[in-house]
Amino acid sequence: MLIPFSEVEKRPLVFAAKAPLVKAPAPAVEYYRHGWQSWSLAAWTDLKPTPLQKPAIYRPLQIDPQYARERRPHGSWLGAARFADGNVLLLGALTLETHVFLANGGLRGKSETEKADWFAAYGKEEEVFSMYAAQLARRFGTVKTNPAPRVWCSWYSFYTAIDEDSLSQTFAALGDLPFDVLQIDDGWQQDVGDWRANEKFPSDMAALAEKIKSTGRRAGLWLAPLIATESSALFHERPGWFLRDERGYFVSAGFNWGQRLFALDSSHPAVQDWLAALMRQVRAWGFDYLKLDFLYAGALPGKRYSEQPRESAYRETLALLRKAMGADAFFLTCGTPILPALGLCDAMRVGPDVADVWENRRDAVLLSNPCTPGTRNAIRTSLHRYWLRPLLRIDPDVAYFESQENSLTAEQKRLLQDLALIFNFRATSDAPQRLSQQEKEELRAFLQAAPEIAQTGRYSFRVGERAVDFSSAVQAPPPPSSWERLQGALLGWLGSQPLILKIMKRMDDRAFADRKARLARSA
Ligand code: 9PG
Repeated sequence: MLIPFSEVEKRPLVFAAKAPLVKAPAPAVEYYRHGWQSWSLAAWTDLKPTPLQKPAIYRPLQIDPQYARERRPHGSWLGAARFADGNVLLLGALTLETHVFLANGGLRGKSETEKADWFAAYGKEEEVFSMYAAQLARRFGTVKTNPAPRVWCSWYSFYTAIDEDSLSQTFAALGDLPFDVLQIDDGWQQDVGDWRANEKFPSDMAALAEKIKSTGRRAGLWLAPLIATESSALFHERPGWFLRDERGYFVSAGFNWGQRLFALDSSHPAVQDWLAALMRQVRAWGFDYLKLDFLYAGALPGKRYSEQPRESAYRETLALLRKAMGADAFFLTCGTPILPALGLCDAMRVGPDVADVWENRRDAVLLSNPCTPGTRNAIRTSLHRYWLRPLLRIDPDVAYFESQENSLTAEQKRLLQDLALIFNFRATSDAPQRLSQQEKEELRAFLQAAPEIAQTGRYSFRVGERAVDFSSAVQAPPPPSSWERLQGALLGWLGSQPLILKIMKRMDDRAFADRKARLARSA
């Protein structure tokens, strides 16, 4: 279906089509790519062919694997082109399993299923995006956007090296800092798939939740309920519950924790019962803030028990998880495909992980990978999803206050803190034992702040009395030279070898343990 520019020039259009082409008024100068899930890149970029993101083994976990080899500018559900005069043409889907490309002199929409519903508009950037958000709100529903609870999360200071004692010490050291939730992240479970406390938590999970609640705060827990590692008992005992392709092979959900990951087929009735029981179990332990992660696994391409389209199946799974955990739980989605989760969760991570470094050159330049942990990646993608803010609470990940064990400059840390204020989602992982008195006071002030926020440009804001400019974070890394491309090809290949990744995992684990030992000594 061809839509001449004159049809959208004056007023926005809502229509149904399988593969619409909305003609552009002029050649585009910039394209807005919208990545599939929390960690996938969202950014305005130039129109050069997209370099293939490496290592290939990570693609199912970082981007929509269906479009991993697509070189044209493209993105999930929506796309937008900016022209020399500054105006923007946006084509955005109002139904799932849809994709937009810059092609054939316009924006080309594509639906994986039958006809899809679309929204197209032309005009000022803020206006077309906010009209699209309003359409999405009508289709998928909205949730409250009142301030999110203030969260301390264990991930970015302990990583998987958490245990009962070190967490207890940390909780005590947090004192009266005004956090509403203390959230235990990855590292408490037997295995990914086996959601029982491991030997580092001898008093079990209910005791841990009780310990948190006794400080007057809500207890939060991380789980990745839709994946399992190859080593998990779940994968061994229930191979029939896992998603397979047309040829009967297990669908890859990527690689992490030194292992291959597999996706549960959550359209299977037995899996659904298991998921609901898991949510009830976690609530029974006493946790009522749930960070459910690696959720993309619920929407990977594959042959499902129900034969439903993949994103619709995932949306039903989220509804089931939400129902089982109860309406009074706070539900944060992470690693989640964006559109299918709207209306079903209280908050959504909208960018990749922050890190105590600004940018990893290996990942950014050599591997053309903007999804790996790094503060610049996190700011870039989160900021490009700011337009989602009327729909639900958006989580740009944690801010840092510590200077020990952290190589971010004061300005870079400040940008992350300001990002949190703009998004109205305040969280940190800093170990209070490592904070100086002054850093502690800065953290306290941050948790209590309620500055007025005004957007003054695409990447600039007024935060209270201060002008904040995020431009340094949003530019794309420089394209690789031919020598760097060669290095990247080699690294990409090495980085897809399970054995090498297992060795790297060992090294990471050792670094996490050392870090924890230093913390114990400094306390
Ligand atoms: C726990 C972490 C934290 C974090 C989540 C998620 O390989 N990857 O690209 C990759 C991306 C993110 C990620 C892990 C791996 O982190 O975002 O907050 O909960 O899991 O394991």
